[in-house]
Amino acid sequence: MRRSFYFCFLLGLVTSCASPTGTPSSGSGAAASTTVADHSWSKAVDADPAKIHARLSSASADWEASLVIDNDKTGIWTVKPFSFFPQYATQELFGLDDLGRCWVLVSYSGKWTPFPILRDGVWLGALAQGEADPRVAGPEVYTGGAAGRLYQLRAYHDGGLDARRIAAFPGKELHTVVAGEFDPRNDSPEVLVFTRPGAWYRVSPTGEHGEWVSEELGPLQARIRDALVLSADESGRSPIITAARDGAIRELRFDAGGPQWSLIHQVGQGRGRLAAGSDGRVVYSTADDGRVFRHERTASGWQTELVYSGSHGPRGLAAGRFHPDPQQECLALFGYSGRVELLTRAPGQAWQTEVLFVDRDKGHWLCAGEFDGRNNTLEIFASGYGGRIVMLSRGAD
Ligand SMILES: [Ca+2]
Ligand SMILES: [Ca+2]
Repeated sequence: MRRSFYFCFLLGLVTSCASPTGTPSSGSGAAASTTVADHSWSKAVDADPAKIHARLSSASADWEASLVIDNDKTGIWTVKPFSFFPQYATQELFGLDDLGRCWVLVSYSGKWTPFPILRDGVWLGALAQGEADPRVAGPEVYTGGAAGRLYQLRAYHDGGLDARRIAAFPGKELHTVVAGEFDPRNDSPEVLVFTRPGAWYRVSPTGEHGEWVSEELGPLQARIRDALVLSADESGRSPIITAARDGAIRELRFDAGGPQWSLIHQVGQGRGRLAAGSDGRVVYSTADDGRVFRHERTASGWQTELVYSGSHGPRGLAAGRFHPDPQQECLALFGYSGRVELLTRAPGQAWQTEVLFVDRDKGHWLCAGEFDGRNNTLEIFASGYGGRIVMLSRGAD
């Protein structure tokens, strides 16, 4: 009760402080009168996820689907869970849309309260949380997109949240960012920004009067479409895994001589999405031709195996515990097929696949997190061209 009260207060603050951001156009009454056949994506007229637990049809007897946000026809390109509000132990969900809005979605008793905290005008796509600003308690969130602007997003302990532009890259699109302690040549942690046309930058909170300093680290031959930060090694710095349009999965580390890139795996198709196992030794990747690969760090280097050959255009990949049996290795996959598929493997067995959900349009991102608190399996979140975020949760075990 106290929590919902606080968010009502917070919502008032946000809507009164922010520029006149549009909320999803709920006023398109004409669309509501269109009769839609009983497809899996249809929803009840009153199924507003801000008011009720808005269930959707699932494709699996073991999984429930429900709506997190319906953004009308505006695509939601990236969805990730972060711990944002310092007051709460639970995570919040972040969604970036085609109008440059960043939605922070707060789960409360099966409902989702949306907070728009940015309107950049054109799509946002890059999204990461990390510790790049020692002046801010706890990790910060960073985002950017087609306008070439990098923002720091913060929530405040005593209420409110905001977005601050900290760097600009005119003529470049921001596709991927990571934040953390990577480069020993730098006196501070940093945000690394990967752009299109291919280049990358180190952005540091070391300018005068609280400003940030951007430094180009060089051109990149191919756009980085996704990046994962693994746990810090004995040096205290974190290796980064990248997926690039040139078909390569690479590991990026810095030493006193600068960035050191090493190839993990190369195919003749673009690489799009990455996911990591919980121990940081296993990384999964997609290729645009539909293949999913598993890369395991061993004493003799990275070993790669093919996990799955699915539909062309995978655009979402998540790893985590999606099965009640902790021995099962689990992956979830989404993409241009519109299907969310679960891949599971028992020790020594072959991978099994199951369709969990069919969205109303092509998928673009997938993530996982613990949100329902009901069981010991993670929830899966899907977003994309369908203009909404859908939560998939395994029924109570
Ligand atoms: Ca900080
Ligand atoms: Ca759960």
